[in-house]
Amino acid sequence: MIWNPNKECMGREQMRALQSKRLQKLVQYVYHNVPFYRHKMQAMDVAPEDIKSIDDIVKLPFTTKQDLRDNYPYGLQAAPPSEIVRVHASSGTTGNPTIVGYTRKDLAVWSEVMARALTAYGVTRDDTFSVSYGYGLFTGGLGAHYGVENLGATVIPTSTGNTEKHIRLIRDLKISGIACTPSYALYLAETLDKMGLKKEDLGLRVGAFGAEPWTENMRHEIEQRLGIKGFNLYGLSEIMGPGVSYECQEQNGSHINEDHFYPEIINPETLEQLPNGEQGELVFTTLTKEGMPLLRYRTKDLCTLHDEVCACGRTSIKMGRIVGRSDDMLIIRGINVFPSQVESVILEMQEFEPQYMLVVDRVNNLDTLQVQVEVRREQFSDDIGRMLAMKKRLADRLKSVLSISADVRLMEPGSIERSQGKGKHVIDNRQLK
Ligand code: DLL
Repeated sequence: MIWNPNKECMGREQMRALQSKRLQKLVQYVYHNVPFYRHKMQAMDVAPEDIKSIDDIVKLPFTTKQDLRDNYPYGLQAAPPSEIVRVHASSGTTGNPTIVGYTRKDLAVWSEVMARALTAYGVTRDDTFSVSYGYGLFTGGLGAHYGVENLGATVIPTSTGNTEKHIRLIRDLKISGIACTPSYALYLAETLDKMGLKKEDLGLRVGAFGAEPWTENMRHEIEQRLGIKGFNLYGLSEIMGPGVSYECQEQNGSHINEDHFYPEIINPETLEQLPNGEQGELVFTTLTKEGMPLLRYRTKDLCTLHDEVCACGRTSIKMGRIVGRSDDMLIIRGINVFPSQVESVILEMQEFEPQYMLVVDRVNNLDTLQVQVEVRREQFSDDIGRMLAMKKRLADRLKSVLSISADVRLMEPGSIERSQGKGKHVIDNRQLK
């Protein structure tokens, strides 16, 4: 089944014409409504009239997360505040989060693209679907939620946490589909074992997995242990949230909703566009967004684009799996974490040296984060009460900045290995099998 064959199976030339038209309109819109883009384009000597087709996109400026931070909170918003009906946020590198406002039309587009994804996974109105991405500022929960409702299936907004209760709900409510991170799907499988239940006791048959990198081996394991077919779901808050691209039954690359999000692959060093098939950094232009439209947003995600015809009948371009990042962002339990956020917390507190290490691991399919930090010599003591209080202060502060708990290890001064060149602040022991 295909949710919107008009768009998902559009001829390539027709799609290019649509993208060209939408890009022209978008450039006019941001030029007149977002001073940031007007100034950037003026500095590059580009006028909206210079953009005549989608190929002219290379004349336009890039946008980065740093630009969003510098224009915090609403500087890049194009629609007037009265048109904004919802706001989400994602973590920034340090300090300010990235704020994204949506108009009513943006939300309609979002639930459209999510309905396309779910339909491609084989979800229908007869399914009962549990959304186990976090609800809140994170786009996963509400993004998937409205897609399920738009499709007409029954949504169970389980959100995250309380896994045993969730498993009982899956059994008792005959939940057939689930949206969650792939690592949470593995944790579900493990909890199922612990509860003495079998996959046959549940009627799960389909999963929408994303928000973090995963591999074919993880897919295989999840599919085996839960008795389902698992599909990739990709997206990012700045562009929309989940639903930017999605896998079909071929499970071989994710179709990009390119009538709304125009993809490019660039060389992250030279910023030049690369041909399809070559690996580089993924860049998106939001062709139809009203709230916070973005020109050439650098996702920092590394992957390839493929334009071979897909057996499913969809004609949209596909992206391969995310194979890495061109920055140092970590995704821990689905939450984006930048080492610089930890650094800024440590630097804020008098008790610590600016020497720290993040140790990331996966224990029982759940990501763990340990933060090792050196205590200043004059603060270091064998007064256990004092040290515990110091540890708790740091743990609380980290929790409020990162939105996840870290296991804090206070280290003796001088004990963290110094590096000769660029400071190394992350040890990632997770094996993405
Ligand atoms: O993670 C949106 C989302 C929610 C996508 C639920 C899918 C499902 P952010 O928090 O802004 O948004 O994080 C975006 O997460 O740039 C990628 O690095 C990573 N990411 C998202 N989906 C995938 C995926 C949401 N399927 C960042 N595979 C992106 C690999 C993914 N990485």
